[in-house]
Amino acid sequence: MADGNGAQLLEVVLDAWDRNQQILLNLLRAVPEGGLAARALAGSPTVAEMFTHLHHERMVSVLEEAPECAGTVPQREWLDERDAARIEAMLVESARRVREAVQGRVEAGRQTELDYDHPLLLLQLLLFHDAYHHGQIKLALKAAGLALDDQFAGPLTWGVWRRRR
Ligand code: NI
Repeated sequence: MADGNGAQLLEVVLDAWDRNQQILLNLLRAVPEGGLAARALAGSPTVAEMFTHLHHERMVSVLEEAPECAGTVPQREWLDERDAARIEAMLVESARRVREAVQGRVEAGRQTELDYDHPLLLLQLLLFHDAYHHGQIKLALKAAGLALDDQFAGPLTWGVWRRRR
């Protein structure tokens, strides 16, 4: 168990971000055949659109808050990308940029550019945002008759949070 110095606490928070990312990729990889097209309700975004929205939000946030770590923000926010490998590549890039942005700002003792009282809050907001849509994605799959079994999904989500290194 780590003590409470700042560098160690930053590591814990960045580890939480990495776990959150692992959980999101686990969900993406668990989407059954045809599941990227699922919607919770008529007019709701597809599962694919929700995943690309998460990527877009992360990329815009880095551009606005720590532009030194920014990449190319996608032109479309809710892209209906049906190639899971391409979605995964997007999410890997944006997770890395968020991580670098927050770590860089904290270590430099620099504030974010637009919002937030502390750079860690940017990471916390994005973690919350990912989790918010995680639930929506599972609901959309359920509505389409493609529900993930709890026995299967539990270890891919809650198990990742609880695991001790
Ligand atoms: Ni959203």
